[in-house]
Amino acid sequence: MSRMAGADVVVVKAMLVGDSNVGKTSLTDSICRNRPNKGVSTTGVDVINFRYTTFSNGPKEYHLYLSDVSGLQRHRDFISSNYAWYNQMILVFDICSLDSFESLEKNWVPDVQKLNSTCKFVLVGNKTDLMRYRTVSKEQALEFAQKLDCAYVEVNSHFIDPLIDQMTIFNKD
Ligand SMILES: Nc1nc2c(ncn2[C@@H]2O[C@H](COP(=O)(O)OP(=O)(O)OP(=O)(O)O)[C@@H](O)[C@H]2O)c(=O)[nH]1
Ligand SMILES: [Mg+2]
Repeated sequence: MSRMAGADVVVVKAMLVGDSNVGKTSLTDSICRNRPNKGVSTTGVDVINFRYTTFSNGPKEYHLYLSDVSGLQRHRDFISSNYAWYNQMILVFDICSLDSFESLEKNWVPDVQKLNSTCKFVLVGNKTDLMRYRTVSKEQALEFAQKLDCAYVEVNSHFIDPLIDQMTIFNKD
């Protein structure tokens, strides 16, 4: 992207967390490459995928450092040692998996809060194209978002605009 003369540059450091299979890598790929991933679980050398992209919104230019992590329990200690660097945590669950939703409150949020007391959250319900298999209601999700004092958005790997909006709204000042 070419840089607009005089544009304000805003740096966003965001990490997507949540259980395995909720779609973190697919969303990250959509944001950074405009093409969803091919269903390969994040593991091995890819425990943390570090990506960079830019986009603009009005007079602001956003430089987005976006990390997508493995949702597998065995990588949790390594992942959590990186939490402090980020200013935004994107909490992803699959709207068809109650376990993945409950795991955010039980596991991911307490882990993050222990090591990064200042980051802001965004709660993301993914896989809205599978609405007929939904097991987590919008009301449940909104109630949790209210507890965390954060926004809740619903997306799928081919429709990510509400998530991008949250990344820019949060960082607009
Ligand atoms: N229908 C549907 N499938 C999706 C969506 N997002 C991801 N998937 C599928 O869900 C599976 C898991 O997606 P990933 O992006 O690999 O999930 P992840 O959260 O990165 O998983 P880990 O790397 O194991 O933590 C893959 O088969 C994806 O194709 C979506 O919005 N809709
Ligand atoms: Mg992944």
